[in-house]
Amino acid sequence: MQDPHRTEALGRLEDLPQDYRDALTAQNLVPLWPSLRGVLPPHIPARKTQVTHWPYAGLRPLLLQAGELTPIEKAERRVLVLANPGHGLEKMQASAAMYLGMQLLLPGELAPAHRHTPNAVRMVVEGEGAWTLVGGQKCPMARGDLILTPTGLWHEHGHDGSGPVIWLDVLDLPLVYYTETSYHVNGPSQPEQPGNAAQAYARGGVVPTTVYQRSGQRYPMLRYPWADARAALLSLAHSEPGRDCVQVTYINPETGEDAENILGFYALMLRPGQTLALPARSPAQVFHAIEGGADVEADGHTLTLAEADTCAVPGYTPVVLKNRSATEPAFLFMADEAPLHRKLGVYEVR
Ligand code: GTQ
Repeated sequence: MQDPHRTEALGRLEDLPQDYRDALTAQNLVPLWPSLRGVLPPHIPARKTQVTHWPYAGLRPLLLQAGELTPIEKAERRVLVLANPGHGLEKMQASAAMYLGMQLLLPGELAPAHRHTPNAVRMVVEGEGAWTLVGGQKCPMARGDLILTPTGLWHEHGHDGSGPVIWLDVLDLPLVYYTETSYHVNGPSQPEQPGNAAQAYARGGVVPTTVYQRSGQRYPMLRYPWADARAALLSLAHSEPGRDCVQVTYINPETGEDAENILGFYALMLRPGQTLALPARSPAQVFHAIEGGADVEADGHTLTLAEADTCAVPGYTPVVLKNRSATEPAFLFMADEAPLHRKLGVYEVR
């Protein structure tokens, strides 16, 4: 029997007399019921994020052209933003919480020091000789390296090599901007601290003992070399031949928590010829091919993620990844909104 307290079709705005609507507007009031189903849709959220593919072969020449058109002094950060059309390109969002940009630094250039409230990471795509100085730590940038520039830490990028260097920036800028907490401060170049503190954390299974003395740093490890993450994936695949999801999470080695507060970062290996089905989970995700390529199936789309390509997939969407090579493993970098969803208590696997 029909529940007398419920009807699916709620009253519309047009059902209300115009003078009543005008009286509401004049007092900054809005009736909920015409919009209730919009803000609380049945069973699954409305998502603006669309499956979007940014092939590297298409964006690379345009980024190099930006290097000719715009000197670094006029750009500060020479970045082409990977914008999701579902949000509107001008919003510069890859998803609700994620921003993606491809940044170019030419030999001898300096992207000067600043700090800001959004958290960032860099995934190095191409080139040698560049470095990021973050919190006084000089982090050399090599292909596949993940370098953190978390909230509040001074950072600048320089380049002592000979060819162009390109990296993928992943920031939680859309979320921080939405919460009206996004700002930056420019500053002088920070003094470089001697030594390489991160090296102390870069060996699997052991970390500096913190019982007597912690590093005192919220972010003790800022550079995650690709060689180490890659070796971890290969040994995981080798030691667990039956394991489907050969994936590692970039963590803070002192706490075991996600490397940053809002976005999660992972490296995934597809075995030669492997097809991997990932369940629908609430966070939107980003895939970037570090080595090799994969077919990505999501939301009725199949796209071919070639090496150095990047794509975004909305949340609550199952994803199938297929290694395009039958003989070589494929290695993907992934970013998602899982730490944010867990903190908010809305994280779901369906
Ligand atoms: O390199 O500091 O893509 O501040 C956007 C904002 C990169 C950076 C971006 C930034 C940076």
